[in-house]
Amino acid sequence: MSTDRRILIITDIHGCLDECRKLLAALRFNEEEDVLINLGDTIDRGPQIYETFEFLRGLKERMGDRLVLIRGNHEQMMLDATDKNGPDRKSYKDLWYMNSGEKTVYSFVNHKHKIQEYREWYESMPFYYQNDRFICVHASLTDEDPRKNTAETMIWGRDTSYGGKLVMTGHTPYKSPMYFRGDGAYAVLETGKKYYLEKTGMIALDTGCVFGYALTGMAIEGDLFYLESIKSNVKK
Ligand SMILES: [Mn+2]
Repeated sequence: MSTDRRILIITDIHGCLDECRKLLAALRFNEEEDVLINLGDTIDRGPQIYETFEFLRGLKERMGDRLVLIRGNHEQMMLDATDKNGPDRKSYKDLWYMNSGEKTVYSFVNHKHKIQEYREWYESMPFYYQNDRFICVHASLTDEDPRKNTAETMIWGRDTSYGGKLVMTGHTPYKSPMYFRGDGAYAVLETGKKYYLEKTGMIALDTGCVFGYALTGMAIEGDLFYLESIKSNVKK
């Protein structure tokens, strides 16, 4: 993957496809040139879960390796709950349904599909992505070597004391996108402003679209990045 490409990062779509399309337009997404990384939680809670799946699946077919779809805790809950050979399926299903899994089931059924048909597609989502400058993960890291983190940390973690190689995360909604340096210091990141990419710490991009706030994404161009936010259509 050549590093002169623009890299766009989005997260926690949760079926909010309208906002996702608007965000990609605001970030001037070019599917023929850019790299797009989604930090997970595409399903559950929101209004257009099946449509989001179709949209991302289409993009994946056209973009190949330039689209990176990272696994979130919601994809993991779905995979555990629908794994015919998995252990303790009843409690996994309870956990998923407690976290809005039913909404995903019905969204697929309403389009005459079952999410089980696409388990492999979701199963192929990795827990992390990294290049020479940064790491991407759904929730958090404790060690800057992604392989030394548990799956639990990567998809459920909420710790902001990580100070290793720069990581982009979603999962925990904040009122604004945030930068956490790892030593307790943090900064609120403003949209539309250009920032230099730090070498360490954590950038948190989830701004709670599905809870009625906003969908935020990041565009990295060389050593600089900027953010755009789209107001949510979901009622609080
Ligand atoms: Mn999550």
